[in-house]
Amino acid sequence: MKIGIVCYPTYGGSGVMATELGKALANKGHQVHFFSYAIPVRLDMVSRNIFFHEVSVLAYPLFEYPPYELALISRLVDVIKYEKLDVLHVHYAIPHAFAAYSAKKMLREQGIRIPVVTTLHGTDITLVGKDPAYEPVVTFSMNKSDAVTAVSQFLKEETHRFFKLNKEIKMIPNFVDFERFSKQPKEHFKMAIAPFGEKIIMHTSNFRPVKRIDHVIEVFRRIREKMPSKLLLIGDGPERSNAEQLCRTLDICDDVRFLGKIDAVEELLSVADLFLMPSENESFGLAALEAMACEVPVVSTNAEGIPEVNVDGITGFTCNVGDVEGMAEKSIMILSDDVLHKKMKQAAFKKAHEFSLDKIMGMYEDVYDEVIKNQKARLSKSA
Ligand code: GMT
Repeated sequence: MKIGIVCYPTYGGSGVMATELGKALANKGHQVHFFSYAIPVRLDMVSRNIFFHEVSVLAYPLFEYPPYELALISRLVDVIKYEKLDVLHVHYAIPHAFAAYSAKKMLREQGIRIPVVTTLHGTDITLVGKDPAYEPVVTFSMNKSDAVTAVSQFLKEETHRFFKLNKEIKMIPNFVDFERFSKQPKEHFKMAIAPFGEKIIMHTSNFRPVKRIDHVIEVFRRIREKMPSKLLLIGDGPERSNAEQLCRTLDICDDVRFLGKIDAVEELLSVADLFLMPSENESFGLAALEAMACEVPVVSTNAEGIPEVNVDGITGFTCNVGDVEGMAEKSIMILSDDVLHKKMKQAAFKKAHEFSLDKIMGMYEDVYDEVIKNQKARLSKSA
């Protein structure tokens, strides 16, 4: 099958997940065409089945906001037509679902048909999509998509609750590739980061306000008061400077490392003792799942879809958003009890297997088959 994938290239869950899906589909023999304004962060392999089409946006003094969607639509129309793609899968509704619809309409005028699958990831619904500035277009685009999927049960229900849809959303959870994410023997890393056997606490994100990096640091400060420990912060984003400032104010800089946008997250996760995710909004929590695959228990909030991944009392603990004391208390509980820690590591690993790539990729292939079949049926009916 020839599949087009539209995604954001940045260090964030929707781009990561779209790219990992595309790579897996290509490994299975499908031809995959990625569309984005830069090479997606995880597109780190060469394959005869993978193609990348950069969407370049022309700057012009008149444009305070260069029209990225128009450039994307033009690229889609061009490539879909000449590469004869079978299906177009867009990740993150804004603006990708509307761009896909527009490309589909333009192609139809030329006698070319392509079904569109839209995958909702989180803030495209929960924060941005609900805003009156975007809601009408988001609703319209979802209704015009041939299939809509959501990455968690929470997100599916929230979308149905808020938007007037003409179709049932299919829930296809995010996944983890165990070939990449598994505990690796990286003892030398542990020695370098925590030479005196300090506990290693980790957090990965795009450092947006919803991730509550301040709470990561506040929780860590409380852990550090009770036991020698180090905090590794991976990723970057708008809250980075505030986070650095907070570490200075709390005088904990010696034990906090800002490592930036590291690609080989799995290598660091392999030496971590605990993963923190104090997010305010999180439709799924892919970073927590990747930690769990590397046998790292998680202390998180119970926001939105997180409890579908991190099960309270089993794979770690969940607390209310903002409950820094509670998250610190639970973290200390895990880190100071070897038996509990081992039990939670094993449970986290086991739970992560519910989301293995092999299981989930087939669900997307089924959706592609279905929309292609439905399109053929509609065509033969109208012939
Ligand atoms: O919605 C976002 O903030 C962006 C998006 C991303 O690209 O990072 O994150 C969402 O999609 C991820 C992959 O499906 C989920 O794991 C994240 O939970 C979700 N983020 C939020 O809902 C805040």
